[in-house]
Amino acid sequence: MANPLYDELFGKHLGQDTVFLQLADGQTISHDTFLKMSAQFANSFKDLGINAGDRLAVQVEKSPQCLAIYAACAQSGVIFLPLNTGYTANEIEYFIENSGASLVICDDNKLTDLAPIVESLNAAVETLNSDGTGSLPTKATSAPTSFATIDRSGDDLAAILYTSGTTGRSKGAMLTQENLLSNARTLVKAWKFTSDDALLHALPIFHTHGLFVATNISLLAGNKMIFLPKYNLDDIIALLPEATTMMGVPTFYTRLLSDNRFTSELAQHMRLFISGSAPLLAETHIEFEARTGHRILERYGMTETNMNTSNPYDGERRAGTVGFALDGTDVKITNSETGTELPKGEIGQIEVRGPNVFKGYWQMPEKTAEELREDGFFITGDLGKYDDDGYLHIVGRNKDLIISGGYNIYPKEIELLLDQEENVLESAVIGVPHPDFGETVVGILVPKPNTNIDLTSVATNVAKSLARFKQPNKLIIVKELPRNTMGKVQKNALRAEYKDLFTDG
Ligand code: MCA
Ligand code: AMP
Repeated sequence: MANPLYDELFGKHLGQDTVFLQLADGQTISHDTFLKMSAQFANSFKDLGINAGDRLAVQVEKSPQCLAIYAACAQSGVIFLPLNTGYTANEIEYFIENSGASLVICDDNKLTDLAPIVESLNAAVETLNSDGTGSLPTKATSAPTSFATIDRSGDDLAAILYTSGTTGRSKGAMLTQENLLSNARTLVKAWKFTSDDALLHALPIFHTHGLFVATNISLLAGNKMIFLPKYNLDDIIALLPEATTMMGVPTFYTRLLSDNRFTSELAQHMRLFISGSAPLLAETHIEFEARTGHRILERYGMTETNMNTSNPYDGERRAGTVGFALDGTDVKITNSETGTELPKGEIGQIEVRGPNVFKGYWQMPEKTAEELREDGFFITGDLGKYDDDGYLHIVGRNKDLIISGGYNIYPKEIELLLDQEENVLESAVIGVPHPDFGETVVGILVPKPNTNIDLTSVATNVAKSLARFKQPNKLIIVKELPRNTMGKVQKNALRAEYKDLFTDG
């Protein structure tokens, strides 16, 4: 019997004293030390009555211990459910309830807010702080450093990642062991990772990009990660000389370009810069090449699918495109109404099929059926076209989504809150261009007849329920919203009107 995810990514490193994590202060953690720590966590889960198939929700700062919890889940067959550290208790409640998580791990400073919610949902709570202290590590210290790996098959769930919906609440994307492994195998090959690499890792580890793409590749290839708590320009510039590769959202690269210390000499030795999660502007791609001589390799993925396409490692990395379908993955462009495949050059919805595509949304068979076809193609909600040379261009979205600094924000969630505010008749939330985050959130409000809206109070109230990154960067009052003849709000018109709010035009 076996456990493919644990065996292939983690277990094979048992007993190896090679460096897995290099921390910001220079301290290193070997593969073996990391695996002993994760085995201790796995033993603690067992003591807490958390077993294979149970869901374990984690909302903690990035740390080696947090990553070891992911490894412990793989080894014990527990389903890992990471949550953005920015979410408020209000937002977390839904995830715990919907997933039926048995254990929630949070920072000590969130315990007062979360404990009553967790208890009311009959789950247990433990803490883990960014410095590695907390009730869980305290329990784990006295646990054995080995754990008998639980048998799992490739079809068993490894993780559930919540991704927001355009209409209703967030949906839990069910990712199997094989979804994660197949993608890691493909990417190691496509991007030529080897144990000689050192990946500069400044992404959060509660999303696909930092958790699966970066970490799973590194575990499979056996390379070290320079593991930073967050993206800090000074740290990146100081540590680039020790790295061979870097992965980031476009903001990582625009911030680097805004700093004169980022020179061609600093980047010269690097093997590869990879960008994803949001569109990399062609001008950033071009400016980056002019400054460093490197062409950023842009790729395209989703929470539900891991990575789908990539520009080539060898061959032309074309600015403004996301390259070709990855090995084993089919990517087609279809007519949104009929679902029929469109010829090269025509714009349509992007559909994806392959071993990387998720199993469906947790306990939402109807939502799953709407987006995942019986023949295995997943309707991404992105709009794209193939050019004459077969490069995929993402030209827009069929879904009402804002991507700010790589974080996805669904306007509907914010509109529902704004509509409840005093004197608000209705609202529309849009994304407008932002020099640092790519896009940022703007809320447009219509007052009820003969009333005034107090914008300060609206902002304060919204802040209580919404993570900081989702809160509107600007609130604007208008007399009415533009509508088409069918009565539908014309967000395109609003986006055009407010496009220069945060840029020079
Ligand atoms: C922080 N803030 C943000 C964001 N991040 N606001 C909007 N959008 C954001 N992304 C808030 C902070 O709370 C703060 O608020 C203020 O903005 C400025 O913070 P700052 O220190 O400048 O921000 P930061 O901490 O440097 O963070 C920016 C960041 C970070 C480095 C771009 O957001 C980040 O690491 N993003 C990566 C997200 C990611 O990994 N996405 C992958 C999703 P205040 O001033 O009020 O305190 S996976 C995915 O999309 C798919 C699968 C894929 O293809 O990869
Ligand atoms: P998420 O739901 O966080 O997995 O985000 C997935 C979405 O991010 C995709 O559906 C795209 O809209 C967007 N995305 C990811 N990579 C890229 C990219 N390279 N260019 C444009 N959009 C991207």
